[in-house]
Amino acid sequence: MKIESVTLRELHMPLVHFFETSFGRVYGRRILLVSVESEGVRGWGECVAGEDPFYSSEWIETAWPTIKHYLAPALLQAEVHSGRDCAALFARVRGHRMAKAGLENAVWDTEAKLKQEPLWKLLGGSRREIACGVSIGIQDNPEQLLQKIETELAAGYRRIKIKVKPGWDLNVLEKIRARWADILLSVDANSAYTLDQVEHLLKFDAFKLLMIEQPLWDDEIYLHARLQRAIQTAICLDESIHQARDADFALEIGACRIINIKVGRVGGFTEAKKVHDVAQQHGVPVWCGGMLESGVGRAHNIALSTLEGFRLPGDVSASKRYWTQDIIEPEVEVRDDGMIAISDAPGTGYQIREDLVQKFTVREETLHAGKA
Ligand code: OSB
Ligand code: MG
Repeated sequence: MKIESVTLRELHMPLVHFFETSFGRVYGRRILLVSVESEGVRGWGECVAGEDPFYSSEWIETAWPTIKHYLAPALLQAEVHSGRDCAALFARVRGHRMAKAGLENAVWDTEAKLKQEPLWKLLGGSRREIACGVSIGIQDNPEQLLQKIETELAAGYRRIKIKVKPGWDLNVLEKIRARWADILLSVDANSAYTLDQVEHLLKFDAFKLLMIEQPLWDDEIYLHARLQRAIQTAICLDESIHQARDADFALEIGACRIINIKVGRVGGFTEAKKVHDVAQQHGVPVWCGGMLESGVGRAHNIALSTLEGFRLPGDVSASKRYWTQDIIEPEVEVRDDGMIAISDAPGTGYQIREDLVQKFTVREETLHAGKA
C-alpha cells in the first residue's frame, strides 16, 4: 500500500449543547480530520486534540504542524503494508499521540477499504453490538442535570457518567440517587482532586458508583494506588494511561480496577489494542472513552469497542447528542435498548458526507508523496 497523499482539514462544528468539565466549557469543536489516499481509495481519521491544551498538552495547533512537518512526510516516504506499520514509522517523534492516532487510523481505514473488510474485523473485534453510556457535563444547576439524565435514560442508555469537581459532586450525587437508586452511575473528575481530599473522596463510596474516573493528577499513577487502597469505589484511569506500559504498571500496583481507552490518547489503534490486551491479561475490564468526536472518530470508536475486553458501556453515543448534522451517513444511532448494531460493510460501515465536510471546513492542506 503506497500512501499517495495526506490531507488535513479543520472543521468548525457547533455542539447541540455546551460541554463542561472540571477544566472548562466548550460550545463547539474545531475538528481536525486527516485523510489519506492510496490506490484510488480514501481513508479517514480524526485527530481528537482539543481546542485548548487542557485535557492533555496536545491541541489542534500542535497537532496540525506535527502531522504536516513530521508524521505525514514519514508516511509518504515509506512503504506501509498496514495500519500496524505506522507506530514504528512515527516512533522518532516523541509524544503527540493524538496527532499520530489521527494519521494511523486513516491508514487502518484505508487498509480495511482496500481489503473490502470491516474495520472491526481487521482490528480483531468480535462483538456484533456494543453497549452505550453517556457522559454528561457540568450544568448550570442540578435541576438541569437531572433533566438531562432523565432524557438519556428514556433514550435507553445503559450507564450515566457525570462530570464532577469540588462543589459539584456529593450534592448532585445525593439528588441523583434520591431519584434513581439503582442506575449504573459513574463520575469523572478529570483530575479535579488531590490526595489532601481523601476524606472527601471517601464519601463517594456511599453512592454505589460503578467507578470514579481520574480523580487525581493527570500525570500520576502511583498516588492513585494509594487512593485505591483507601477507597471502595473502583478507580478508572483515563488521562494517565498513554501506552500499554502505563496500563501494566497501573494494574500491577493496584492504581485502578478499570481502564478507559481512548484511541487518540494512546496514539492509535495499534497501541489501543495493546492496552486492551494488557487489561485482558490482568482480568480488568476496559471501555471506550470519547472526545466529543465527529462521526469519523465516532465510527472508529465503535469499531474498537467490538474487541472482547470492552466489557463496560462506553462514552460512545448517538451523533444527534452532539451535532445537528453529523458528517457521516448513516449517522450513529443508538437503539432504544442502549446498543449500537455493528455493520458488516467494508471499512467502518459509515460513509463520509463530503458535502458537509466541505461546508464545515475552514482550512485545508494536502501533502503529496515525492514533494514531502
Ligand atoms: O474525560 O472522558 C473525558 C470530553 C472531552 C475531554 C475529556 C473527556 C470528555 C468526555 C466526553 O467525557 C465523552 C464524549 O465524547 O461524550
Ligand atoms: Mg475521562
